[in-house]
Amino acid sequence: ADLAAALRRGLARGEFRLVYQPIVELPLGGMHAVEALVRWHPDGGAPVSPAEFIPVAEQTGMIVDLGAWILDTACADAAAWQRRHGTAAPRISVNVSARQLLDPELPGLVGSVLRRHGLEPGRVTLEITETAVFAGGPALHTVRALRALGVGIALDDFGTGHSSLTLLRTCPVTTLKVDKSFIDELNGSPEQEAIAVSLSGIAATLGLRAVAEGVETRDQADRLHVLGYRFAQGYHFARPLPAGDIDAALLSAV
Ligand code: G
Ligand code: G
Ligand code: MN
Ligand code: NA
Repeated sequence: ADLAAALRRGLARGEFRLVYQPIVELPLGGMHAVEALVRWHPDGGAPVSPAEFIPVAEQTGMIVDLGAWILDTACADAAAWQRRHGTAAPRISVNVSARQLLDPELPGLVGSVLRRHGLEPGRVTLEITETAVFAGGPALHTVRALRALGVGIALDDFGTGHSSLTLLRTCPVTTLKVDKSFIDELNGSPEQEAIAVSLSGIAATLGLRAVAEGVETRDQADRLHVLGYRFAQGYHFARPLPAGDIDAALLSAV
């Protein structure tokens, strides 16, 4: 309950920040998109990990207000990059939690944020988890309304849920983010490689993008390219960075 109150206070006081992790195109590593990741720096305290506060924000429903702030801030930054860098600007990917998908006002909110910042829907992808969406449930209804706006829909941590393949029949997905656990042991494990190839194959067959998550080494990146992956994300390419550092990277790329 203490943490919940501190989160609310933190949002009012501007204690949250977004950092952006590049999603790169293989093999050259150009910045295709960035994923927005929230950080909390409580006044006078040590930073708190989202792994700790996002679940609390979900349980208390506070994620609805925090999520609206995240979406607005990420779209404002994306619009600014586009003004400054034109077509070289990265697309933006924003995490949306299970609780947010149960809010019937989410599609309306997304539409108004896009209009406010003059951002084309095709520049924005919302990342959802498999477990957040059950066939036929209200979250699926929301995802369909979001997709109808023209934004992309990415399945985060793909392959770790209980209904990965079933969901692809009913949910209007545009991107599969292949979970780090399938990427970790690529080198030296034929089984692991077979799974990684199958997952990118499913994406290709269905006309979806596949993004390999949690790439930490050069060997993994090289191997993923050979296995047919076009997009990847991870510490090997870049850590999550403040918006200004993304700007600087775009400037030095041209
Ligand atoms: O960035 P980091 O690896 O510390 O994130 C830990 C967890 O918090 C991940 O599961 C990530 O998806 C989640 N997370 C980070 N930023 C956001 C956000 O902006 N919104 C939501 N809903 N989850 C986030
Ligand atoms: O749940 P989601 O996939 O959105 O979580 C993304 C989280 O993964 C972010 O918090 C980010 O900090 C973390 N992350 C990104 N790249 C790497 C990586 O190469 N290794 C590890 N261990 N974590 C990563
Ligand atoms: Mn994500
Ligand atoms: Na992810």
